[in-house]
Amino acid sequence: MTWRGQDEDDVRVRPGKGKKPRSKNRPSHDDAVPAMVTAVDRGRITCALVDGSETTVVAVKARELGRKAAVVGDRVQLVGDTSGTPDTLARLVVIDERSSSLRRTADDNDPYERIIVANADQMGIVVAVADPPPRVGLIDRCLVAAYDSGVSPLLILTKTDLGDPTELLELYRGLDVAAVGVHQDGDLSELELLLGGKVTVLVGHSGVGKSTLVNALLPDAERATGEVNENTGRGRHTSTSAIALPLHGANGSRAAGANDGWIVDTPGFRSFGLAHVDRDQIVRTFADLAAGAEECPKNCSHDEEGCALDAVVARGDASAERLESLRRILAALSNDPGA
Ligand SMILES: Nc1nc2c(ncn2[C@@H]2O[C@H](COP(=O)(O)OP(=O)(O)OP(=O)(O)O)[C@@H](O)[C@H]2O)c(=O)[nH]1
Ligand SMILES: [Mg+2]
Ligand SMILES: [Zn+2]
Repeated sequence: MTWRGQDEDDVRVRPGKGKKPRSKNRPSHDDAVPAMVTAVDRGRITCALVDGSETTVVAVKARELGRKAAVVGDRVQLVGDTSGTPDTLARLVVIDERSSSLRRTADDNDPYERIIVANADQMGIVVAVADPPPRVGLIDRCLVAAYDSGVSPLLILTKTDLGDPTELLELYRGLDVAAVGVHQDGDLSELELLLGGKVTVLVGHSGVGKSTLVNALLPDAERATGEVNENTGRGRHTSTSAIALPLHGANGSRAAGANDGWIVDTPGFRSFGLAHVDRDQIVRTFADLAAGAEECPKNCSHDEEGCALDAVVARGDASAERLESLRRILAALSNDPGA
């Protein structure tokens, strides 16, 4: 199995256990309706039908799914009452295999991984140019998580009315990370183009303006926003759970039923633990350097004498800037997660 196809169950699997099907006679669900999970509130799973109607259906997990949890972004199958009429409940009977799962741990020593979102195509790393001040260490950690889970990173610099994003953008040039600067009353068309047709999850510290951005993109979203505390410079953790919202009309198309992608607003976090991340996997995502790493000494930190990556750069197969970026990303794995 490739790393991309893994989900939480693969990680927790115990040898000899859990591989056998739970029931020999699984009920067939020929009548099941496909949907996407847009919010999870304890046992209640809010889904949007993917039949073009986007009817909102609340479901509970069928017992046959055991401990497998549905998360926002999951593609699922529903049976029972899928009318979406208030006070009705459907049954969620299948969670489709995930194309990606974005995870984090509370800190680097925490074995408990939480999945932030499933099946995201893109991670919008939201960073305010000021208020709260940007923290490069956290951006690097988000990039690590994005590369590790196969989700493309997109740097979204907010509050550009309060400062100049140029310096910050300069830092990420070598990584080929798409980046865009926005502010709440500004033009969002460049960002809308980058979001079109994709599932984008917004991540970042509390108070950077994730929900404000969602409201600007989708005036009907009415996401609550909160002031940044003047004394501590921190946000107030206004959003408390992840929610996926359909991006209609991005790129100017408003065809009925057309889905132009999804945006997932998430609660701000204090730190981004990476206990689950495989260093070799990160190196593999740097395609221009990866082949050279095979000539490195065993257990090379890639930042020591004899590291073959320096030779790759000396040969001109990759730029010094790229190697510097990779080294910073790898270093982020051993730095303070709250940095
Ligand atoms: N000046 C300025 N302020 C902004 C901008 N975007 C957001 N803000 C302010 O920043 C504060 C925090 O915004 P939120 O959208 O609640 O931030 P969040 O990232 O959703 O925060 P959590 O939900 O706590 O994670 C609010 O007071 C917003 O009005 C912007 O472009 N410019
Ligand atoms: Mg919010
Ligand atoms: Zn090396």
